[in-house]
Amino acid sequence: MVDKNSPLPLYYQLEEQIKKTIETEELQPGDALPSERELSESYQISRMTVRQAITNLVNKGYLFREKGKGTFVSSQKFEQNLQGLTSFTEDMKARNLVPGSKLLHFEIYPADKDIRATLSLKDEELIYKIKRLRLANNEPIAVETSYLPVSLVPGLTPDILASSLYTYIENELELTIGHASQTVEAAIVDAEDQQHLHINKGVPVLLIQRETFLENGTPLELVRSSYRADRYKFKIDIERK
Ligand code: 16G
Repeated sequence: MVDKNSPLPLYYQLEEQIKKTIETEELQPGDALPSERELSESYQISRMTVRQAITNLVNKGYLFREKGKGTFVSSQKFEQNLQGLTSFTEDMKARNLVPGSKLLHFEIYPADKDIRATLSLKDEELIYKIKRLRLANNEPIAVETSYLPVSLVPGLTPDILASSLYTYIENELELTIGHASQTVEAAIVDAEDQQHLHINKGVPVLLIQRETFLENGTPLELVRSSYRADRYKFKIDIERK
C-alpha cells in the first residue's frame, strides 16, 4: 500500500514497491506487470501517478513496454568486465546469448583529418566507416561505429560484418590484435539511435571510445559505441597498490 500522508510522492512510493517485487523475485524477468487500471484500483491512486511510476522504472531499465501488449519485467543488466580486449561476439557467447548484427551503414572514403591522425594514416588513405546495431538474443544492445584502414583490412564486405569482424581479422587475414585504449562516458544519443536501441528520448547511454592496435603497434580500429545504460553495466576489478 502507499501512504498518502507520507511526504514521499505517491509515484515514488509505488516505484519502490514495484522494485521490491522485482528484487524479491515475486515478479520475474518476462512477467507482465498488472495493467495501469489494476494498479490504480488496488493502490487507490490515479492512473497518472501509476503511469509516472512505470515510466520511471522503464527509464531505469527495470521494466520495458511492448506496444499493444503491456509492460514487462526486464532481465538483469549484462555485466561486462572491462579488463579483456574482447569482441562483441565473444562477449555475448560467453553469456550463452546469441550475438546479432544489423549493418546500418557501410562506406569506403578518404579518411578525414581527425580519424587520419588517430589511425596514423597518410593523406587521403581510404578507410571503412561501418555502423552496426549489435543484438543479444535479438534485443538491441549497442550501436557501434568503427573506422578501419582499408589497406590493413582488405576485402571487408557487408556479409562478413553480419557476423564477427574480429574473426575475419584474426582467422582470414591472420593479423594479431594486441591492445586497446578505451574511455567510457555517459551520453545521450540522437533520435535515430534511440529508435535503433529502443530507448526513450533523453535516456543516457554508455559511450565507449576504443582505439585498437595490432600486436606490432599499428593502429587498427577507432570505434565509438553507444551501449544501453539500462541493460549494460561495466565491471572492473581493482587492487590496492
Ligand atoms: C567490440 C568492440 C569493437 C569491435 C567489435 C568486434 C567495443 C567498444 N567495441 O564491440 O571495437 O569492432 O567488438 O566484434 O568494445 P565482432 O567481432 O563481434 O564483430
